Amino acid sequence: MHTAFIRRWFAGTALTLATLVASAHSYKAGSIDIEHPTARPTAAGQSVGGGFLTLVNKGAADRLLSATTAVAASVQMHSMSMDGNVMKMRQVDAIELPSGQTVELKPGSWHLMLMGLKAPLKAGDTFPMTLRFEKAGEVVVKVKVESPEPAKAQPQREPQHEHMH
Ligand SMILES: [Cu+2]
Repeated sequence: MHTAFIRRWFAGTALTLATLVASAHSYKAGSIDIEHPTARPTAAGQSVGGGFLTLVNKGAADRLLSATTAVAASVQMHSMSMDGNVMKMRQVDAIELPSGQTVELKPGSWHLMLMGLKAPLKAGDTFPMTLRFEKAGEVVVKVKVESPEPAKAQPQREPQHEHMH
């Protein structure tokens, strides 16, 4: 007599677990956890997109050397900092991942720059990207295309600045 209830409870539990697994969306390369790789949706004609993820290094110091994906001609690694009151982006050769530290690639900080997008990135899409670490080697992660949270959304800027997310 409890079967229906139990079945529903199990169905609910399975759904919750699936949701948790999906939203955790993390990968591993050696002792480095790669969490929540995402990219921003892009408008038609926009050739550059931003990529973000969190790197948790639970082992010895390492470095992110490169990222590649079939959806873009190349992927650059950028740092962002204030120069007076102007945000400046700078391309870097590698992103240092100190031992035991978490490095967030996020808007206004380190980030990946997808250069020469072959098609617009649409919210809800996913695409594979290969990350190469100096010690941990290569790992393929699935990048989810997600809109920024509404509260953080910035008004669209003129085209030459839109890659500055
Ligand atoms: Cu950039």
